[in-house]
Amino acid sequence: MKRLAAIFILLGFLCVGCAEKSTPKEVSLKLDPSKVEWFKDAKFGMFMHWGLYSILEGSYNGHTMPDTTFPQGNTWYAEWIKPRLEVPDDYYNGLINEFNPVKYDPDSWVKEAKNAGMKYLVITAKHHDGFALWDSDVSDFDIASTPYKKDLLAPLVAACKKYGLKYGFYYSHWQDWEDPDGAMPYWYPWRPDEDFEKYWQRKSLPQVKELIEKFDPDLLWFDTWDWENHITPERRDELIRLVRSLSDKCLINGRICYSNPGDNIDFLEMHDNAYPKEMLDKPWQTPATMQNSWAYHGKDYNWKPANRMLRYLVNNTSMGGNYLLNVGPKADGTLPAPAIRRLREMGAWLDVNGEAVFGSSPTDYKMPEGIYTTQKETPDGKNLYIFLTSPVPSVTVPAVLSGKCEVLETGQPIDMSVIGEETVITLPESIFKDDSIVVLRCH
Ligand code: JFZ
Repeated sequence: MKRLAAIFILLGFLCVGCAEKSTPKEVSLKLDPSKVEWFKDAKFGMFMHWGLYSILEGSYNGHTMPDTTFPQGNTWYAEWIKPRLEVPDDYYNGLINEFNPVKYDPDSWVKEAKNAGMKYLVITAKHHDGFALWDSDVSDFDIASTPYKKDLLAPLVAACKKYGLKYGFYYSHWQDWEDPDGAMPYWYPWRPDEDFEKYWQRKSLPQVKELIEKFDPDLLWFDTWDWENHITPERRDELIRLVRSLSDKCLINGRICYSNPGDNIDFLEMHDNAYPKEMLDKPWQTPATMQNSWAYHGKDYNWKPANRMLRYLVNNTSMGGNYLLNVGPKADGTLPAPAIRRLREMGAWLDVNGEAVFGSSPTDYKMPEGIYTTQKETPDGKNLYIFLTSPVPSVTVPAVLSGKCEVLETGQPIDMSVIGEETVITLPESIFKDDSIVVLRCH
């Protein structure tokens, strides 16, 4: 009898299961939290700004950004050249007849990212200028209308899969300077909401749908910031709902609605090149540039040293955040040599020190300026990693460390002594032979 009852109960459960399948429920705006784990472990990703603006390399008609002779010209951001250096619509949109990246080799891009230690790649599928890097069914302002013709995203996605990188797309869901109803910079007349709604329904939402259906991305990178914008909480949720209904893995960043991201986004996006000084209550990342500009700028010589960028990476890692480092490819499809050199330097450092970064988590130790910590469980126990960004004679850890301590790169043993509740680590001067960050592994 008991067994019979059990069978009935089981059948009952099964039926509930059937009913649920056949009547689709409201899509949840929340993603299964387990889908964010890869992002938390990844730490380091490649951002890429590439499009029609790459042809101009930050200069137009004898003017180079930043150029304060234009009221809005005071910025290095080369992808903003159209409204900032007042490039006429016809000229700018006509660049579509010139964009021909014949040297595009996505395999080599992804190999550089992989060798640099990066675990994911995010490219501008469409930036504010409205130009789509894929063959879009929604708009002809796309790669299919260029002399190159061929879709740029599919082979990049294939290369990411081949080398085991996650991939995502930047999609400018709000600003669109080509669409007659898209949002424009604040110094243009405000696009009335009913017009914006036309762009939203005709281009923005359908292109996001297209990107998910065609390429199945691991994340979508939307972009709003402090300017007054058209992304109301209703539109924000409409877009989140669309993404959730089409993908059960695609992460959404906080800039979908910067000032009011709500509870259903998957990670927070900092301001450009902004590094928080404290832990945050959600996964997060800093989008960062190698030059001042995002898009390749031929006269922006402000390349950051690899060592400084590693410090940003380590700073973020020690506080549970990611570092999304941008490379702006040239219009012909090649990566700038200074970018490649920096990626390789960072990769070489991560080859020997990556154990302390990837898959690690923050500690709650307060350390002096320039010293960072992470922790991680490895087969030989729980390790504490200490990053020393400049020479110091000793480090004090507010915990009792009873095991051993060594320089991660070389295995050189380092002395520790427990004093009360603290451990004092004495550092020989000889471990600071060059200006790279020295990592200690202690337990
Ligand atoms: C946005 C884009 O406009 C820019 O071109 C680039 O793609 C970057 C990653 O994201 O940049 C911002 C971010 C913040 C502000 C302006 C532009 N802001 O706070 O004024």
